[in-house]
This record gives sequence, C-alpha cells and structure tokens, in this order.
Amino acid sequence: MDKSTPLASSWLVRSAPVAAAQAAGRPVVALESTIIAHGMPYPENVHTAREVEGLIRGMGAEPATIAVIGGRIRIGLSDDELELLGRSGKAHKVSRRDLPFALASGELGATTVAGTMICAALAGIEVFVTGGIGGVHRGAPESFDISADLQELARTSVAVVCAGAKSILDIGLTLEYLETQGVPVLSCGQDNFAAFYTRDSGFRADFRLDDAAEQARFIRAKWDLGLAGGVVLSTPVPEPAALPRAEIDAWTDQALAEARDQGVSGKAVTPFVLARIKALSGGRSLATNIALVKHNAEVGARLALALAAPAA
Ligand code: PSU
Ligand code: MN
Repeated sequence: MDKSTPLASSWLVRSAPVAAAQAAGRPVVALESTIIAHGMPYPENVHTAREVEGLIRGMGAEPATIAVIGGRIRIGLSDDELELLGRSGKAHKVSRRDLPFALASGELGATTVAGTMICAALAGIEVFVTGGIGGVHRGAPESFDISADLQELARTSVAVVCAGAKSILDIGLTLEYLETQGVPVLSCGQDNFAAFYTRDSGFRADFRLDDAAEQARFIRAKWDLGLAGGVVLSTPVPEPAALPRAEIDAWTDQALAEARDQGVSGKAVTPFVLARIKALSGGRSLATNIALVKHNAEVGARLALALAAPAA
C-alpha cells in the first residue's frame, strides 16, 4: 500500500478517510491543489474543489486532495484546509523543485501536476485527476519553458486524467516531448487529444480507449512490465461548456503578449495567462474550467474503480 520508504513516509500524513479507504482496498483518486490556489479565483476554487470531491465520493472512490501544510505532505484535506488553500493567496506553487522548500519551511504549498504526482506515488495512489497538464510553451525553443509536469510523467507511475493541455502551450511539441519520454497519451471519448477550453487540439492521441476497463488493462500492462512513468488520459470538455476556438485563440494571443511585455517568466507564466484569459473572456473561461474538471473527475473515478477491480 505505502510505496514510500520509511524516511519518505515520515513526511506524509493521510486524512482519516483516505487511510480508511486504502486500508479497505477501496479506490482513491488524487487531486491537485495548484488549480485551487493559482488556477481559479476565490470562492469558485473552493466551491469547485468540494464539488469535485463530492462527485468522486458519489461514484464510490475516495478523493485525496494533496497539498503541503505545516511541513507535511497532506494526502486528503478537510473543508477548512481547502478553504485555507483557496483563500490565503499565500500558497507557494509547488513542483518537483519546490517540494523540499515547502516541507522544510513549513509554509503553505499548493502542488502542481508534477508535485501531486510525486506525492500520490509516495502514498500509493495510482489515479490523479486534474484540469490540464503543463507542457511545452510556445516559444520554448528560445525560452526553454517546458513544464516539469512532462518530465514527471516520464518517471512517476501515476495515471493523470485531464482535458488535454491548453492552447497557451505548443500542443504539437508537448506531444512530441511525451513521445520521446515514452509517455502514452490515451484519449477517452474522441480520437484527438483535447485542448482544455476546446474539445479538439487538432492532434491525434496515441490510443483511443473509451472504456475504463480497457484503460485499466492498458495501464496494468505498462506497469506490470516495469515500464515506470505516467500515462496521460485525455477527455474533452463536455460539448455545452466548450468555448469557440477562435475566441479562445484571440484571448490566448493577447494574454501571452501581455505576459511577454510585462516580463512574466518562470512559474508565474501559467497562472498569469490563466487569470488574463478569465478576465478577457468575462468569466466564461472559468465556467468552462469548472465543467471540465468535474467531467475529468467522473472519468478518473471510473478508472480508479476499474483499476481496483480484480483483473479480468
Ligand atoms: N493548466 C491549467 N490549469 C492549471 C495548471 C495548468 O489549465 O491550474 C497548473 C497545474 O498545476 C500544472 C501547472 O501542473 O499549472 C503547470 O505550471 P508550469 O507551466 O509552471 O509547469
Ligand atoms: Mn514553466
């Protein structure tokens, strides 16, 4: 159950419901906290986090939102802790590089996809639901801005359910990078990789597997062989919530230009661009973001249930 070494375990604390679920062999679904602290505004962020947890619970899996609080990796948060993360405005954005700092300093840390994957793997959780993964940024050949999420997918064995990657990224280069690193990109519900606010990135996913049992079998085959590393499971935002491609493209171009003009760099880029797109869209992008995360939670819960079922 606990795949971490005793030393690593000393930094981990599970909530009572998560510990009970794992002890009983019930499926657990990890959730990230950067989306709460840096990806959405308050109070919608906290509201959405609770709704997503409720959805997962309703489907028979246990949600485990992950964050760093008080010098410990917390696997499963209380309502008050979700509120703290969503409201404080002070949480550090914690990726692989930042995890030791958050633990050693005792300061509040919201984990990214990479950070959450590391913690989920330590806690023995195989499925993780997020909104969108980080990727290769447009202009990366000059800026070298490639999300640490991709390198984490290459090395850490967690299945990441997402609505693809945002078109603020270079999706073609993101998929090339994942291919080089041996990370399979599965799609559920359509042939193509999703593009977060819009359903179709214009790029094919590697393998289309609509059924959770098939997804689980694929993932088992990979890990049974000792092929360490993650799997991306992309599923598109439900049709009624999707935004028109042309509008999203225009807001994205403007947000990226502003980021460049204001010299925004490093880990500040993604939150800056998300916030600007929200403002430019008059809040419509936020509604889409919420809808896609909820849908991802359903797909992730089904996958976790299938992985927990005895192999066919
Ligand atoms: N994409 C989104 N919403 C988000 C993020 C990405 O649509 O909130 C967050 C995730 O936590 C992801 C991180 O892991 O941003 C990537 O940041 P960076 O590009 O700095 O690696
Ligand atoms: Mn970056």
